[in-house]
Amino acid sequence: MLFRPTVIGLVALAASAVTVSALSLPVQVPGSLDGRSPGPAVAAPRGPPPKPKKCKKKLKRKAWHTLKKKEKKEYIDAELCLMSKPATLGLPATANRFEELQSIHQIPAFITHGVGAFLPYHRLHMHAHERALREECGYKGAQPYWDEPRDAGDFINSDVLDPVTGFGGNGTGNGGPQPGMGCIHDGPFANFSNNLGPGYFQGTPNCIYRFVNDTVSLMSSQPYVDECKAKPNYLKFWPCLEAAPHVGGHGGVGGKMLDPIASPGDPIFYLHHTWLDKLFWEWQALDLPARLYDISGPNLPDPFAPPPTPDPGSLPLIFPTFDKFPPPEAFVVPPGSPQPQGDPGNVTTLSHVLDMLGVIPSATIAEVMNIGGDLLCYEYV
Ligand SMILES: [Cu+2]
Repeated sequence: MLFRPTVIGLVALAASAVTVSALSLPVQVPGSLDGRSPGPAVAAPRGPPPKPKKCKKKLKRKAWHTLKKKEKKEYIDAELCLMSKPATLGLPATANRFEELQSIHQIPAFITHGVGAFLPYHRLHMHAHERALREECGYKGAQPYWDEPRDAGDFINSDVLDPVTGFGGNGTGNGGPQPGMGCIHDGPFANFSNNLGPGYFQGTPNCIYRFVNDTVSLMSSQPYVDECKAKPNYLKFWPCLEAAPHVGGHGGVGGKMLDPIASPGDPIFYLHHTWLDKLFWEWQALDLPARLYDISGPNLPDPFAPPPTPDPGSLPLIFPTFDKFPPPEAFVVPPGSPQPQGDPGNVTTLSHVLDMLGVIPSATIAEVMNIGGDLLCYEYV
């Protein structure tokens, strides 16, 4: 029942907050946290996108299946390096750098899903991961993505789930948080013991478990992508993406990936969300003058919203079955969870703060809207 309430909330909110989007242009680029962006008095550009100041050499983010064997190994070795580096930030229950990156997803999960900040937040999270691989583990490449439409309906035979050159295959047997949840037993991450999850739980070591579902993975197929990319504004685009292709990847791989709170405990998470970021950027690029700084949506998910009206369009939403899912207690939002910061009201704005808990410097949404700007500097090839 985890993704469902999120989607319920999204669709209802999308219907009720259209005026917000209409008000979003012309926008003001708010001040950044560290002085990189123009101050609040500078209007965001209409017309051609701003000329990047510092972004000269863009990292080229490529699809996993296009990488050479050697490149795949370099990426996986760098991920293993993050898993072996001790944690230093004092984030609860984290033992290594990989878990610190997981922690910045687990701790604020309640205010980063089913809300307007969903896509900018995950964009910065992917950047944090890419930066850690490069700056701390000697990785020379860019963060790769999973070209999911290519494998939709057949994740089980994908290059990503390859036991030799990929991330290992499906889970088998038991070992996950519930009976029948299979740990992965092949590939480079078979022996990884994760101190975070399920859900908000911390400090109960668990394996990477998977439960591939190639019915749900169909929601990552091209028709769903096309449906979302046809949406006219962020307020319609983001819920479409979160409800369909987003669920396709999480529910298609299943297990730890299906856990909306602790899912970065499966390294496939980063390939999945980088693909979603690619779709976000492609949608922005279809009309940059209008979309480069288009942001809206609620700051908190609405748990009391009515049942979902199918969106995207006429395509059916396929939800994973949750019969093999961690106990519901794991998903109770802990008291003292972070609250949204930076906006003047309950609507997500460019001043919204994306808190990276010290793993990398936090940033505002304004700073991550342009992937070829001052803070972010990459492209999808
Ligand atoms: Cu997430």
